[in-house]
Amino acid sequence: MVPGRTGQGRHPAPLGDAARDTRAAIREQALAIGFDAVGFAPAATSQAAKQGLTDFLSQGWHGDMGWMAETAERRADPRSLWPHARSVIVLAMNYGPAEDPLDLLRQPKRGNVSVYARNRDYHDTLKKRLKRLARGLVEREGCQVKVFVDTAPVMEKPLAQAAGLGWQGKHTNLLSRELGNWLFLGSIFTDLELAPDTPELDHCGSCNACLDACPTAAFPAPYRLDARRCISYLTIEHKGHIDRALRVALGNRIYGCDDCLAVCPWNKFAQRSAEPDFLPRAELTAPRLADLAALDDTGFRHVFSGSPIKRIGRDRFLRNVLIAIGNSNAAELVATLRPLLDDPSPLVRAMAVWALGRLDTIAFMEERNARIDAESDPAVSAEWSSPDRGSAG
Ligand code: B12
Repeated sequence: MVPGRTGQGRHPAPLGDAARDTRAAIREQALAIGFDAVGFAPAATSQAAKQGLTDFLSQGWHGDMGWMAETAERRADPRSLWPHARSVIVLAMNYGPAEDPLDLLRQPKRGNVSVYARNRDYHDTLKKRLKRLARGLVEREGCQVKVFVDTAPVMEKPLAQAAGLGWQGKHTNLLSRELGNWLFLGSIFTDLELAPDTPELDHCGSCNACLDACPTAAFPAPYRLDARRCISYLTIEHKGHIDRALRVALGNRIYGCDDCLAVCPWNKFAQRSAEPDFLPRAELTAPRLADLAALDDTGFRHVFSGSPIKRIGRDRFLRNVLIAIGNSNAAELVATLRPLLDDPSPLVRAMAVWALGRLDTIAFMEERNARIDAESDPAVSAEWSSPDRGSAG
């Protein structure tokens, strides 16, 4: 927690004494529980945010996150999700890193895990605290509540902006003048009428640093993200093979991506998080690619127990690790690839083949001759048939 931080809108609307007491009590308890910012918004989504969601989905930018299209109606309107909702209490937790996360991009034999996933799953941390806060509110006010962090169809960023916590930058994430870009969001819907805070204004100005920093050119325009090109989507949400044209740009990013957040000038106000759940664990921050490539399912579950990485499963994770190995330019990693050429998962086999082709042409030809006729998966066969040579990125 950041002492003294209120996170409230700068000009809260005038209130009666009872309502002021309720808001003040919520804020006080939220900060005591360990949230770093809190604000209040009406249970409604702005027309602009609704339109933004409609545009995003109609362009197909959600890729294979089919759940976004399926839940669009509820996502676009808090009252469609829960008709009793009158107000939304929006909470944020700071996960600011101690060092520039982009430094790890210069260690090609190690994987770069994005800052948000270097320790415990933030959903668990936030949810526990939201529930504590909600319990206190119900006890004091006798109201109804629903608690959300990410997993329900809620547009958390527009609600956070409406609650004065920050603004959606050109990279589409919420940032604040007090804490920069490293904020997790959660919300409590309630049937209480709570006076809203003043929405935060956009402070991006003419800066385009985040747009320019994106390794895969995932921003078709400021404030718009084509998730299908975003490394976070490709390494976490996308279940299939990663398009060959995008693999080199992944570099050693094996889980998520921080580039657009990390280059933002507003990070000069960011603060290092002291929250134990978010302090980086060495083995989850820059693990050796060779160690990761050796993980079987049991080993994967053991190493990533309690971490958000566990959610994508061993095969998808190894797909990412193998792309990083293919980008490493490190000939000594060839030995780690050989056993994976026969892995039961085609996702893994295909990327082992791709990585081998990038690191060692002679070994590739030898292994290819021994395997290509027996390969039954079309995607793996295609990797054997047309190797992607050239120097690793
Ligand atoms: C789907 C999703 C993703 C997808 C899509 C991201 C996206 N930008 O939509 C993927 C997998 C790519 C992703 C990646 C990440 N995510 Co994510 N993700 C979500 C999720 C579940 C839904 C977001 C959503 O509704 N997207 C739909 C689009 C349409 O909404 P939008 O981004 O708000 O888009 C708006 C703008 O486009 C705007 N707009 C359109 N045109 C214009 C024009 C102008 C002029 C303006 C001003 C605005 C504007 O309108 C839209 C609606 O508001 C939320 C949790 C939640 N329930 O909200 C977490 C969430 C957004 N993710 C989060 C995080 C931390 C990340 C990563 C940083 C993780 C990482 N390090 O890899 C990256 C960041 C990538 C990025 N630049 O966005 C946090 C962000 C916290 C914050 N401070 O904002 C959230 C809120 C989870 C949480 N509870 O903390 N994520």
